[in-house]
Amino acid sequence: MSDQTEAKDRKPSEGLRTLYKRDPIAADQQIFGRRAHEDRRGFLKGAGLATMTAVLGMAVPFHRNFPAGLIPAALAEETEAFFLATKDGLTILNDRPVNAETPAHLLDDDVTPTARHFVRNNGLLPDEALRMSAPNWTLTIDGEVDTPLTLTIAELKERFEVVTLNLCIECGGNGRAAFNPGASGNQWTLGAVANSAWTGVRLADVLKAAGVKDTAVYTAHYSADHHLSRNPEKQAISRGVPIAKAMDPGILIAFEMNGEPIPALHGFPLRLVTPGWPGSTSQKWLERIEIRDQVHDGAKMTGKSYRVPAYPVAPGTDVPKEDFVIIEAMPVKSLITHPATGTTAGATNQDVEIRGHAWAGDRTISTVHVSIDFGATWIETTLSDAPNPGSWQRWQTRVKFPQEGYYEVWARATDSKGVAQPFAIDWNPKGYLNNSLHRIALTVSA
Ligand SMILES: Nc1nc2c(c(=O)[nH]1)N[C@H]1C(S)=C(S)[C@@H](COP(=O)(O)O)O[C@H]1N2
Ligand SMILES: [Mo]
Repeated sequence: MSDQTEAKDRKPSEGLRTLYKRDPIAADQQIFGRRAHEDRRGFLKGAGLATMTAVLGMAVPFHRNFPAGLIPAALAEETEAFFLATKDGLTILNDRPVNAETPAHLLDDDVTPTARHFVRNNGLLPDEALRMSAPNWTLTIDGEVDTPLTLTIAELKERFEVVTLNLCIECGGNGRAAFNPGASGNQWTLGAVANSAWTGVRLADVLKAAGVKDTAVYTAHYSADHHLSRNPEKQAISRGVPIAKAMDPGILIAFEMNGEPIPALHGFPLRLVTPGWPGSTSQKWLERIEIRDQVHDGAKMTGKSYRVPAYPVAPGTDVPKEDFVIIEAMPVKSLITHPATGTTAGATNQDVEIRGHAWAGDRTISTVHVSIDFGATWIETTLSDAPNPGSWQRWQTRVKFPQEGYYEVWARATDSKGVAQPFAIDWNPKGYLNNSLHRIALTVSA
C-alpha cells in the first residue's frame, strides 16, 4: 500500500488538519505510523507529497514548490478540538498513546465499521513496519515447537484455510470510569468493545503445522510497536494465552478488517484476534509467537496488569499482589445501541424499538431482558444467534411507555451457564471487567 493510496482511502478530515497543527507527531503516527519530526516546523520541512495530500485531503499539484517550514493556508484557521481522522464520532481519551472509545449508539451495526472500532494502544505505532510493504512482513512461531516457522502473509494464506469471522474484542478495562473508588488507567465508559469482520488464518492451524510439544504451557506475543519511552529494550505490551486456549479454532491471525487490509491503528499488516478474552490478548502488529513451557512474563502479564483478585473484595480493599489471577474469558455483558441515551423516544403509547448486542466471553447468550421501570419488571427480548462463535448477538424488542416523562431502559443479559450481569459493579483494584448492566435515559412526550 503506497502512502498515496493510504491518504486517498482515509479521506483525512478537518479534524486531522487540526491535529496536525496541535500535535504533528501524533497525527503522523495515526496516518503513517512513522516517527515524525520534533516539532511542527520540522515536520513541515520534512513533509513530502504524501503528507501534504493527507493533511489537505486532496492532491497538491504544485507540491514541489511548497516552501519548507510553511504551514498550508488551508490549515491556518482551524480551531477544532482533537479528533481522529479515520474515526467517526469516537471519544478520544488520550492521544499518546492513542485511546478512543465509541458511544454506545454508534455501535448499533451487527458488524462494527472500522471507523467505529475503538482504539487501544499501549505504546506508539511501529514506524518501519507501516512503511514496509505487507509482502515482506513475517510471522515467526518458535519456542516449544517441533518445527519453528517463519512465514510471510502470502505463505500464511497459501498454507492455511482463510476464514472471515465476526469477532468481539473488548478491552479488559472497559467500564473502568464507573469504579468507585476509581482506578487508574484509561477511563473507558462503555465503548471499548467492537465486533468487526476479521479475515485471517486460524492460530490453531499454524500452531499444529509447527507441532506444539508436550512441554508447551503458554503463548507469548511479540509485536513491532514501541514502548512510550521508545526504549528498544522495552515492549509496549506482550501478552499470551494458555496453550489450550491458543488451540481454540475461533482465534485468528488476521490480515483484513472488514474486507480491507487492517488499518495502521488496528495492527497493520497482521494481528491476533482472540474473541471473548481481554482485548490485550489480541496482539496488533504481530511478528512473533513464542510457545513457552511456563506462563508468559512479558510486558503487562505480571504485577496487577490484566489481573483481578482471586476472590470478591469490598470496594477500596488493598489486595496483596500474590492474590491476583490473570483474567481469562470476559464476563457476560450487553449494550443498548438504540435509541441513543438522552433522546426523546417518542410519544406516550407509541411502539419504540429498543435493541443492542450481548456477548459472554467463551460462552453464548441465553436471554436478554429489558426493564423500563427501574428493574421492577423485565421484558424478554428477541435474541439472534451469533453468525459464528466469538461474535456478539443481536437482541431487540418493542416497548410502549405508558405516560410522558423520564424513563430509563436497563438491559440485562444472561449467559449459557445462567450467569446474569450484576446490577452493581463487582469492584476490583485495577478497574477491570465492569459488566454491570447498561442503562440509558429516555424522554417520552405526551
Ligand atoms: N502490539 C499491540 N497490540 C495490542 C495493543 C497494543 O498496545 N500493542 N493493545 C491491546 C489492547 S489492551 C486492546 S484492548 C486491543 C485493542 O484493539 P483495537 O485498538 O484494534 O481496538 O489491542 C491489543 N493489542
Ligand atoms: Mo485493552
